[in-house]
Formats: sequence, C-alpha cells, structure tokens
Amino acid sequence: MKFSRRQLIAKGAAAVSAATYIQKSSAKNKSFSETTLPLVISTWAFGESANKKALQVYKKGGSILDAVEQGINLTEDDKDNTSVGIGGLPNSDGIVQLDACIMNGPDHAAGSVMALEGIRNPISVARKIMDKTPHVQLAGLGAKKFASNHGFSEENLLTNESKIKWENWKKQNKKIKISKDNHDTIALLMVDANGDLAGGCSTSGLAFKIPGRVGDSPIIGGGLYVDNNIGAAGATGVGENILRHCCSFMIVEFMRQGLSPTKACEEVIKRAAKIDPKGLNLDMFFIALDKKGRYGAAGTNKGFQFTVTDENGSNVLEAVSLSKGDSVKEGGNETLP
Ligand code: SD4
Repeated sequence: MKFSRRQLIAKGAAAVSAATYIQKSSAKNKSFSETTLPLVISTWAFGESANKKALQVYKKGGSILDAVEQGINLTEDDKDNTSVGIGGLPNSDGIVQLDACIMNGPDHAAGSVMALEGIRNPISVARKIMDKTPHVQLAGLGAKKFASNHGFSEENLLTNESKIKWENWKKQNKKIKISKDNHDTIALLMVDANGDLAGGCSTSGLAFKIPGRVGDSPIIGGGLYVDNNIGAAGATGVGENILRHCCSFMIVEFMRQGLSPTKACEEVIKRAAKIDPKGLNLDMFFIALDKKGRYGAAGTNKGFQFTVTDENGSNVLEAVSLSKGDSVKEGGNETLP
C-alpha cells in the first residue's frame, strides 16, 4: 500500500521501531521499502560503491570511522573520478591538490587536510591528523611531510586523461567554473545501529583553481559537520559559496531546531539565497542524515543525485531542487518520526 508523504505523517509513523524506517524511493524506485541502521548516505550516484564498502567494513567489525574512511578511499582510488583523489583535475599549474576532512560523532573529533600534493588518500591523512596529533588541520607542504612521516607513499596523481584536460583548458584559456564534468566530490555520512554518526568529505576541488586555493570540503562546518546528538551534513558544489554560509553546520543546526534533513538542506539554501547577491546561483548541494536514520538532500539546481545504502541495498535518489521552474522531487525519508 502506498501513502503520500503527508498521509504518512498523519498516520503517525512514530510507531516504526527505533532502527527501521519507511523510505520513499525516487522516481526510479517507486515502491516503498524499509531502511535499517546502519545506514550510509553519500553525494552522487557513484557514492554507491563507497557506501557499500563502508557497510562492509562496519559489518566486519570496523568502527564507524573505519567505515567512512575506507568507503571514501574507494572513490579516491578511482582514476575515473576527476574530482577526487588520483585522477583529480589539477590546479592551474597542472598540480593535483587534494582537500579532505573527517569527523567522528561520539567524541566530536575532527581531522582535515588541505592542498595536499602527491598522496592519493587525503581522507586517511585527515584521519591520521585527527588520531595522532593535537591539531585538526594541516595544509600544503606540512601536511605532505606529515603524511610521508606516517607511511603514506608519494605518487604522481595526474593521470594522462586529466593532464590532457588541463592542457586543453590552458589552450582555450578557459575560466575556472564548475560543471557536471568536474563536480564529483564525495561527502559520505553514516549512522550506525546505536545512532552514532561519522562523516567524511574528499575532493580535488575546483578544476584549474589557483594553486593553494582551498574550498569547503576540508572545512569543518563547511563541507562537513557531525553532531552526534543530532545528525550530520555534507556538501558538494562551489566551495566558495558553501564556505561563506557555513552550510553544513547550519543544516545540522536546523535539524536541531526540528527540521527534517531535507527541509534543513532547503532552508540553508533559502537563507543563503536571501542574503547573497548571487541569489540561487550558488551551485551548492547538500546531503543530511539524522541520528535516527532519516535522510534527505537538496540543491540549488536540479540533477543532484545522492545514494542511500543499508543492508537491504542501495537507492540512487534525486534531491530536491530549489531553482525556479525546477520540479521539486522528494528523495528523502523525512516523513518519519
Ligand atoms: C570545492 N566543493 O572544492 C568542492 C568542489 C566540488 O564536486 O564539490 N566538486 O569547492
């Protein structure tokens, strides 16, 4: 039997058990299905393999943090993804500079690395910073030295394909802009069976950026935020915009105020659009997950997909879009308690 979103609310879905929630699937997956904890959510459709890996690691006894890290490692190791890890598009000098951060809910610990060169797994370096130092963030050469001292091996991250794209960009003297082709940052959020949360975000940043430029992805509260009492949020899109509005932090704060994950993402976009001269032209996209396993997503434009995975499988869902004229899709399960 199918219920509309509002009917579900009216029917008091609060009766659903602590770890089981009904999910409204995307247009692609029209039927209702159950989701269980642990649950993983990540940006874009390619997040599916990272999500699956994260669940696998957790099921084998890894911590939620191990799950997040190793899930994201999979995307970082994928040379076909030109926005994350090896194969990432380089800066204007032709050098791949990576940004990442990781955050653990239970102890509110965080690690972050930015403008890291020559190391393919910045999320693991971020975790090492979190675990082994009194600091949260390391940048550039210091970060690289730290990584080398902790056993990370150095390699050339610029693949031939990315090099060709950079050379073409130079020839055409193109502007730095974000497009579907360079828009594949991974933010991954996980809630375990106890309701503990963790998250990570990893990117090569905007293609052909000015050397040393850092976006939102390694910034706690910008590209990622986790509050174990409430929920977690992650971002992809134009980091300059996401950063200026402290978006991931604000999403979690909106959830604290009682908004559903999807509504919290929408509200942040509306708030930013209201005060920003760019209005809705901010090119930013968010995923959010709360402690109970409710999830949602929204973006300034249509086309943003996110992937939700639990032990029953994965769903690639369409996020709500706030652009004028875009139809609003509901890819979240926030109708639940
Ligand atoms: C950045 N937010 O560095 C990243 C870019 C991105 O998919 O999300 N690309 O601004």
